[in-house]
Parts: sequence; C-alpha cells; structure tokens
Amino acid sequence: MTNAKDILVIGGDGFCGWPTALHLSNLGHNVTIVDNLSRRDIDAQMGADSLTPIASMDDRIAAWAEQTGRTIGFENIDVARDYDALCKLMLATQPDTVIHFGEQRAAPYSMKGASEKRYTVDNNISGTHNLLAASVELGLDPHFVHLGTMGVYGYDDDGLEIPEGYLPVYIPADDKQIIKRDILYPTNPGSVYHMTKSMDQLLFQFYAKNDRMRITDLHQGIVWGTQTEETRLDERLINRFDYDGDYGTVLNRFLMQAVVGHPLTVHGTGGQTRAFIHIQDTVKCLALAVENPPARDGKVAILNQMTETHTVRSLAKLVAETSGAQIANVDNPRNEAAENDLRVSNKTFLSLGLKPITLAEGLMDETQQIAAKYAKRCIRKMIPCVSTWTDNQRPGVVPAKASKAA
Ligand code: NAD
Ligand code: USQ
Repeated sequence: MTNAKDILVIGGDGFCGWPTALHLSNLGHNVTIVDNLSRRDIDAQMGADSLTPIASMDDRIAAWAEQTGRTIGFENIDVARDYDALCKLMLATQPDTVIHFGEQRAAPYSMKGASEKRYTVDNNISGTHNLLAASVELGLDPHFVHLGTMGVYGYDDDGLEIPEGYLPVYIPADDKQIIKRDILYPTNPGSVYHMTKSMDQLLFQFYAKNDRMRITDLHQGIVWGTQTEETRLDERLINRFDYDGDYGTVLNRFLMQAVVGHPLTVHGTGGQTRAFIHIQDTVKCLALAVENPPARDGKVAILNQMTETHTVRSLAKLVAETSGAQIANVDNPRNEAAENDLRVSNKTFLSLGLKPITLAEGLMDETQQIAAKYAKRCIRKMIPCVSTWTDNQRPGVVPAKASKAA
C-alpha cells in the first residue's frame, strides 16, 4: 500500500475498535492497539460476558497474523491515568492518526450510581484530554479521530434535520446588523455518558483552535450486528456481542432475546426514534475518515455516522414478525422522551462514497445466527435493564432530601 499510515487505535479491544483495527490492518496500515482491557474487567465485576466467546488479545493478534500475515501491535495502557506510558508510546510510534474509541460507553452503566458516574467522567474526559495534550506536548501532529455520539444532540425533536455538528445562528449585533455564526449544535445529553461526549466536543474545539490540531469527531448512531468481513475469518477473531441490561444496545438485544425466548423489552411505548449503523459500515466510515483528514483551519470536522433511523417499537415489531417473539412493554428505566421524531444529515459520508447497509439487507439474520450459535452462553438474569435514571425510580430508595424533610 502506498499510503500506509501509522495508526493508534485506542480502545481497540472493544466492540467497534477491534473490527476497525482489523479493517485498517487489512487495508495495509500499521496498526497498534492501545487498551487497558477495562471493558472486560467491568463484565467480570458485573457477572456479565459477551455472548460470543471473545479470545484474549494475544490470541486475537496471533490469529490475525496466522490468517493474513499482518502484524498488529498491542499496548496495555490506561490513557486516562497512565500519561507517561502513553507519551512513551506516542513518541515511539509517531502516529499519523490516533483513533479514540477508549471510553466508558454505556449510558445505563453511567447512571448506576455516583461511583459509575464519577468513573465515566474521570475516564472519558481525562483520556480524551491526555491524548490531545500529549500530541501537543510531544510536538506530534496526528490526525485525531474521535468516536462521539448522536446522543449529544438530544432527542427533543427540534423540528429540523440535525446538521453535521454546527448550527448557523443569526444574531442581531449592537449596531442592528445581523451577524451569522456557526455554533456547535446545542448539546442536550440524556445520560452522564452522553454528557462526557458533549464535554469532549469543547476539548476538541479548543485544541483545533489553539493548537491547529486536525480533529474529526464522528457522531455515531447505535451500532448493531457483530461480524465484519475480517472478524468472520477465524473464530478467534469474533467480535463481542453485548446483550446485558447495561451494555447491550437495543437492536442486538432484541435479536438475541428472540433467539433465547425472552420477550422483547420495549421501554415504554417504544416511540423513541434513534439512529443506527451496522458494524460493517462503522469500519468503512473509519477508513474513510482516516483517508480524509480535515483542513488545518481551526475547526473540528463533525460527521454524523449513521445510516438510518427507526423507532424502538418498529424494530421490535420487525424482529417479532420474523421470529415469533413476544413483545413486552416494560416501564422505561430512563428519563427520556417517550416519543420523538429524528431526521439526521449524513451527507459527508455519502459524499465520500459510503453505500449504507440497511436493515433490509439480511444482516439481521446473520446476527441472529450468531446469537443462536452462542445462545447457551446467555446469562438470563443479566438481560433486564436495572439501572434507573433518577433516585426516586429506584425501588425501595427514599430520596435523601425527602427523608430529611420527613
Ligand atoms: P467498548 O466498551 O466495547 O470498547 C471501548 C474499549 O475502550 C474497551 O475495550 C475498553 O477496555 C477501552 N477503554 C476504556 N477506557 C479506556 C482507557 N482509559 N484506556 C484504555 N482503554 C480504555 O465500546 P464500543 O461499543 O466499541 O464503543 C467505542 C466508542 O464508540 C465509544 O467511545 C463509544 O462511545 C462510541 N460509540 C459506540 C456506539 C455503540 O453502539 N457501540 C455508538 C456510538 C458511539
Ligand atoms: N431500549 C429499549 N429496550 C432495551 C434497550 C434499550 O427500549 O432493551 C431503548 C432505550 O430506552 C433507548 C433506545 O432503546 O430509548 C436506545 O438505547 P440503547 O441502549 O440501544 O442505546 P444508547 O443508550 O443510546 O447508547 C448506545 C451506545 C452508546 C452510543 C449510543 C448512540 O451504548 O455508546 O453513544 O448508542 S446514540 O443513541 O445515537 O446516542
């Protein structure tokens, strides 16, 4: 490959990071994964596990070398806490691109209690800032690609197509002239996790302006599916499949619930509209982002990384129709709008050549086949969503203020 880049994939042991590392390696880039394996530790603490049996990092990398002859490096570093080790690695690798997947990414986990809220904020904000600060301090000039989320925009149905990161505003100045400004689309996060992604945006705005860093922030929708062209090559390369109440995301949960004979857990009416993308398209978008760094113009490039929108109830209906599963409308543990509309612009990736994979294209079957193959690994008690958004929703808990007043 003529344009091979040296790429650090932070969080490269995770659901999106692992298949991305393989895809970029397959394209001929020199990939080093950085991960502190905290996601595996959280599973162990919760008593949960990926539905698919994910191999150790050593076995994953060995299997990849066996299948393709390509080498992927691995460093076990906590980017939020081990700044010196991070700097040493960055100096040694001099990356052209740093892709940052390495954050605590579950909204329900981030809302479990003070300890999880604090961990999510400390981990996500410090990790992001350490990577930016190290790039500047070491005089490196990587293109920084961050995985953000559609959730920073919120789901309040603003009555417009959500633009790619910036909102044009027209302000009457003191002299009555109308000034136009492109401001960051006002954030409206729905969980502590989503709040950290909103805060990340300000770090990027500052480093792009002050240090002229080239930063791409990918506002990604909910990722579904499991396998990609590369992870299918060998069972030891299989991707993780989260289904538990904290880390499992809605469509993958419904697909596996249907397989294990669990009613589909629709929160409330299921009128929540969300943006989705298949994992195969995630890795393609990352390759496109790597190939197309933004200009060094002081402005963060923000791209909406999603391919279609659906309501939760329409997904449940689709899965129920094809599988015969029952639908259960359960109390919504979250504090979110019961019904919302959502229209999103994804014009940049389409213009770069992305051909979206949609639900209609049969990959739901593949995901269900994977779920069926490993259904015996399902820990049924981990399926319900037990993390609630507000204290007074927690069964048996009297809010502190109320008990003081009583
Ligand atoms: P994941 O939890 O499977 O992977 C994250 C990885 O980062 C894990 O392997 C974890 O061990 C690692 N990590 C976390 N903190 C770290 C630290 N301090 N130092 C080093 N490694 C650390 O999550 P994912 O689903 O692969 O998501 C990756 C990114 O994409 C996240 O930032 C997430 O917010 C974003 N995203 C994910 C989805 C989705 O549906 N999965 C959707 C939109 C955006
Ligand atoms: N939901 C159900 N039933 C379930 C699980 C979820 O009805 O069993 C509902 C939720 O209440 C919510 C919607 O489905 O309305 C989506 O929930 P989710 O868990 O699939 O997704 P979310 O919490 O938004 O988070 C996921 C990823 C996160 C990423 C985000 C992208 O975990 O990392 O940032 O998707 S987005 O939603 O576009 O912000």
